Amino acid sequence: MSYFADIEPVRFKGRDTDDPLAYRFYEPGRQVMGKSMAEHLRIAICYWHSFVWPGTDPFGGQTFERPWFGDTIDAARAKADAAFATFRILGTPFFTFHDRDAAPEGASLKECRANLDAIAEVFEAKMAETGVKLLWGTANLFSHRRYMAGAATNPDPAIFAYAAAQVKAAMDVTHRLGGANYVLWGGREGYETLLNTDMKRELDQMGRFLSMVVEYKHRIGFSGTILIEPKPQEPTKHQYDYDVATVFGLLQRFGLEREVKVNIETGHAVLAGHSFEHEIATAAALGIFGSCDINRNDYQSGWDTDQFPNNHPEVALAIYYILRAGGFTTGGFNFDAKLRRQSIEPQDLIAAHVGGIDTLARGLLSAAAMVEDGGLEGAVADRYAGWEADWAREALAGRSDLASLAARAESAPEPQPRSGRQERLENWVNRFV
Ligand code: XLS
Ligand code: NI
Ligand code: NI
Repeated sequence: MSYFADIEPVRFKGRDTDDPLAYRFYEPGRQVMGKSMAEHLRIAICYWHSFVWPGTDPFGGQTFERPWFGDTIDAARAKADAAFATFRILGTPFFTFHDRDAAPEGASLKECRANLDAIAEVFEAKMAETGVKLLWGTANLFSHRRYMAGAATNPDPAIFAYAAAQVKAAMDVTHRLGGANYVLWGGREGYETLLNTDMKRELDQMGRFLSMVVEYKHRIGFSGTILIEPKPQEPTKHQYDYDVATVFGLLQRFGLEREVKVNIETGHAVLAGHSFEHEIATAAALGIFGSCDINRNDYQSGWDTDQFPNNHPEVALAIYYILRAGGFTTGGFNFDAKLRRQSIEPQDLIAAHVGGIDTLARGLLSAAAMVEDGGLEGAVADRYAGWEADWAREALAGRSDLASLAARAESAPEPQPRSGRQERLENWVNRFV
């Protein structure tokens, strides 16, 4: 593809290289805690930011001039060429897409379906040729004006049915391409104002829709994981899948907590007032950790700015909690990250990914060193060691009550407070980053 004509495949050249298009930390085959870096990180390039987004912002139009832009099937084929050329240059193993990123929207649902199937055929051939795999597929249920009041949570049942048709087609294509997961991000599943909203009804609609997705997954024999991507707001004022804990509550209410996991995005965690590692630890504690959309937000703007991650100590801590949770199974790190709109050269797209991938690789090395040292794990185990006592285990197992515990406490010596040692643990973390 001529667009990237003068860009060579990115190679690992070591920490001290000054080549801006070389990896300094990412060595896909390097063994870390018994697995290769590539297997740990399971990196995916996303279609929408990298090959579809034109560089618009709320005050300005298109800044990118990509030769594959356009609304035709031919343009979609050229876009697929550009995408797979990028995957080859970066040497990354996975990609992700929305139905409408991959193929143009047709004049009818039938035409949409035919367009998507035509591009699925292109993907199938390119995947076979390159070995690149699909981390996940998804349906865009938020851009078109028909979805302005939501998809599953729309007041109009005809839109609910339309969304069902779109998700069915996207799941079929994800299944056909051997996707490892299927994602639902409910960008408009929320409200702009409570004044016109029947929240109970909308939550029930959302639960029913999700149950149908799970039913359909089993009906077609899709073995990937269904993932919900929590986000508190933007584009709507409030979204029902606010954060991981809220999603768990929704799943439990509809009996889906063993069927659906979460795709946690760094920027969304920050918008919800959490840290990325908080969301990962919450999902791990609740048994619903699935995958990650990796990016970073501008800490001042209050928007989901989707910048490429570049803060290795922050990423290291997140990966530490992923490793402690057992690592990814079907999930991976999807670069849901976009260039700044002034970054209009082909090299910018490659360099942005190189920096992000190196940040992940460096974070993985630090996180693995933390796990192998065991200092944090030991400190946490020590902090809870009292719970190993027989009487304490019994209490947790439900074999004591308030009265028996009161009797024990009254005859025991006064409990002695112990230091939380926070600063020492923070200093310990800094030894590894
Ligand atoms: C938007 C979301 C979106 C999902 C996929 O904020 O992150 O990009 O990842 O629909
Ligand atoms: Ni995302
Ligand atoms: Ni996002």
